[in-house]
Order: sequence, then structure tokens, then C-alpha cells
Amino acid sequence: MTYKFKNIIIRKLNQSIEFALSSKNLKPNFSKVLKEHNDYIKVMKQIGLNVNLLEPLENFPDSIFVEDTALIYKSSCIILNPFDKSRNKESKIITNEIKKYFTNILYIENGYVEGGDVLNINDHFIIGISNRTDKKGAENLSKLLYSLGATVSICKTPKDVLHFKSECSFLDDNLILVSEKMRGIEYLKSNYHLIEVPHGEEIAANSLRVNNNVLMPSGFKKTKDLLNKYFNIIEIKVDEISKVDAGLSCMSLRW
Ligand code: CIR
Repeated sequence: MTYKFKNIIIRKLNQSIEFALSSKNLKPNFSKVLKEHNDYIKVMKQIGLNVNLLEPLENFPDSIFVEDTALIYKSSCIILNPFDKSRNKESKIITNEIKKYFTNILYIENGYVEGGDVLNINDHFIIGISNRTDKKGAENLSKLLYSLGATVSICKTPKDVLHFKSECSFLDDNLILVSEKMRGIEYLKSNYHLIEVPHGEEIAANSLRVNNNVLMPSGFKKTKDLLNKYFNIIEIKVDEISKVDAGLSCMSLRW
């Protein structure tokens, strides 16, 4: 099951995070991000995951967002191909680091794909074409996933949403947390049960199911009340890191 994890990879924070890409043109404060990042690591340890820390990459401001560079499925790892020039080399670097954990490593050779656009639900993957993930990349990734025994659907990430998973997350076998924009996606509507985050709480749609817990950005009371009935909720502050469009899923790789 997609939410049963024992291991997690997190990259240590770089000082240059202040220069990370931001659609909002905001500059995060290093010390504040450090506190949020440390809390993230602490929670992962508390819930029993074996935390593997990678060395920080000062030359790559966005490098803590490891999810965009690689995709783990069963015992294989697919090295992705980030679109943004400043991020593209991150996937070359993680290739060497990840060899320690996976022997079957596959590569996207055509087009661009960032992991934020890939939603995994058990043996099925939904890839969202976005400003960061193109058709060629989505098709190439589909081919690789099919070769590993998975199935794939290709959708479109809404126009003003950075990544498909920026505003949706897997909660349970048939259950996805979505923002209003994501609820509009026909494929999601007709194949899954959707829980919509209340208006103004879109950031909370990027939550993270890990074993029996749902990790949620803190401060979204209405969404918390909705999910509290079904899951053990753990809140993590992401106020500072969300200035550079980051949420809970993008700061790690899990298996
Ligand atoms: C970027 O623009 O690439 C980073 N500042 C944020 C990446 C967030 N990644 C994700 O949600 N998967």
C-alpha cells in the first residue's frame, strides 16, 4: 500500500534555500525554514521511519525538494528529469546517492517530469502535465511504470497550480484530498472519492499519509476537523517553506 513506509530520504537544508524558486516572489528566512525542516525530520523519526539524510547541496537552492528528482515504486527507483534549468542537475546528483538504496534504477530519457506531478495510488499512477512536466516526459514515465507492472493515467495539472500534488494528496485506497481546482478534474471525479479542503485552505491539500497518520500543514482547522474523524493527524508548520511553493510531500522520498 502506498502509505505503508519504513524508510525515508530527506536532504539536509542548504543556506541557499533563500534563493529557491518562488512563484510568489518571496524569500524565505533560513533560520525559520531550518526550524520547520528539523521538525519535519523529527516527526518522521517519531512515527518510526528510518530517516536517511543526504548531504546539503549549496549550489542548488531547491535541492531539499527531493521528490521532484526521483520516483520510487516497489524496489525500483526512476530518476526523473526536472524541467527547470536550475533544478535539472539535482537528478544527476541523486542518481549516485540513491544507488546505495536501490539496485534497479531506471531513467527518464525523453521529455521532462517532476515528481510533484506524479500521484501514486497503490499500483496506479496519475501523472499531471504541467509547466514542469510535458507530454513526452509523461509518456516516457508511463512506459517505465508499465514495465514495472503499474498502470498509469495522464491528466492535466490545473493551469495555475505548480504541481499536480501541490493541491491534492492520496489518503486511502480510493480516497484523495483535493482543492476545489483539483476536484474539477474529470478523471479524479469519476474514479475516486474526493474530500475537498474548505475554501482558503488549499495549502492543506498537500498533506502526506504515512502509515496510520496524516501529516498536515499546521493552521488549517477546518481541514483538520474533516480528517480527524478518520486519521491520526500530525500537524507540521510549513509557513516559511511554502513561500517557495513547497509542501509536505516534496521534502522527502519514501518507501
Ligand atoms: C520549485 O519551484 O521547484 C520549488 N521551489 C518547489 C518545489 C515543490 N515541489 C513539489 O511540490 N513537489
